[in-house]
Amino acid sequence: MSIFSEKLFSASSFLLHKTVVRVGTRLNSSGSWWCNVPMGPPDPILGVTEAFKKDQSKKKINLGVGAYRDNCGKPYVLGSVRKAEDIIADNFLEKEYLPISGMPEFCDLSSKLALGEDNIAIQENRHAVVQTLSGTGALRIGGAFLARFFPGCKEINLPTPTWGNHIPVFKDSGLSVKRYSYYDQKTCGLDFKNLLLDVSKMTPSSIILLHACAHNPTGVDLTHDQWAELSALIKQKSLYPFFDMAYQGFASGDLDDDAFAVRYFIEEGHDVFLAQSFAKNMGLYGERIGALTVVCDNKEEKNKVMSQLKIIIRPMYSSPPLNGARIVTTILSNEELKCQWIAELKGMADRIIGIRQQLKDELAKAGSKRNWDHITNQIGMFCFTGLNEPQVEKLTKDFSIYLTKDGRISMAGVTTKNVKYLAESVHEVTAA
Ligand code: PLA
Repeated sequence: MSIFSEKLFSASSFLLHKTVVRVGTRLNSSGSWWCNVPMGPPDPILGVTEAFKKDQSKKKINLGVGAYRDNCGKPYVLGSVRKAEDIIADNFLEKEYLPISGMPEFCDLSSKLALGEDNIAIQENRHAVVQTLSGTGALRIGGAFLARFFPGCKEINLPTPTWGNHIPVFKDSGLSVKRYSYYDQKTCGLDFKNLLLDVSKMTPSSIILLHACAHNPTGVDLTHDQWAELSALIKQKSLYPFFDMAYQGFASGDLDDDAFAVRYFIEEGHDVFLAQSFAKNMGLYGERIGALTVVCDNKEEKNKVMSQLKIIIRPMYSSPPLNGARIVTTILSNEELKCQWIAELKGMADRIIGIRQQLKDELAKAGSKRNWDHITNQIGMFCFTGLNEPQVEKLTKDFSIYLTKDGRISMAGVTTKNVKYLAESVHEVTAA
């Protein structure tokens, strides 16, 4: 055999060999292994970013996912976070596993941030805290714990509307999902009357999910008096409150004001669940850092709850990642950095509050005769514009403005540079 034919032979036997292996490993009796997997739809929120990235228009704006942007439309890394990272680079050298429940200092500092240092449950040391994969992880671990141990009806009541991912998170956790009224489309505000009515009809001893502040997607929150009325009704019905606090500090710019509802409920004697996230208020989106706090009746109960949370976490992902916990811990344990962070957080909240007013003003300048008061009445990351699905589609197709189908826009994506274009485009699609 010439060298040439030898090469040809070995190449073809290689191909032959490859083919045999592919057939042997790829096919079962009915075809390929995965031929029956149905194509799933894109995620209603994160899918918007995927579509945005493909758009070539220079004017395109992404108002889908709630991720803060500076006034140039750029992702923003907080100065306090950068400084914490420098400190970490200088000080922390090892990369050992964290405990199953996460970094103890982080857990301690985050529950104090949410509940307040002088919180009765913290003082009595009856709160179980675990570090989680951001807010979503806290909801998911919380859901799994409730599905295993909640002594009442394993039914969770979610507001209508709510953050889209709440529904699959709790269904996947093994809870059944029910809904309660929250938003009045006519007033673009809270439908408190029907909210109370629905709560009064809930299965006794079931679970109610509450957005602690900056309700997503509506940006409509309860007043202090309304929280008090709701707390009394929840007690009367023996419902179990699960707070989702993904935006502490982002609604008002004040960490304590935004934590009012959670703290009030604990003072009133509710043993709450709390999911916390540092994605938005520290801009640590991709670090996936959050916490789940379970307020218990006493220390013994806390230890038992803690043991079971660890039993849920260990087979799921063993233990949480280090970096985000180190950043948060460094900031919250250093007075100077903490002050800087609080100022930066207020800066983000204020930019959003300011740009709401500008959007409303620009809509009026563009000639819109509609009432846009809800843009400035709503708070937090989002504005629930009231745009319907065809209007949203037109905004995307004709103007390259990307938002979720329900008409929610992330105010964090609006800047002084794009607000006029946004207002004119919104006016165009709503004028008819
Ligand atoms: N809870 C609520 C109410 C949220 O809005 C979000 C994030 C989370 C929990 C979870 O956040 P985390 O896991 O990143 O901490 N909602 C975003 C992002 C900002 C998303 O959909 O994932 C949103 O655009 O609605």
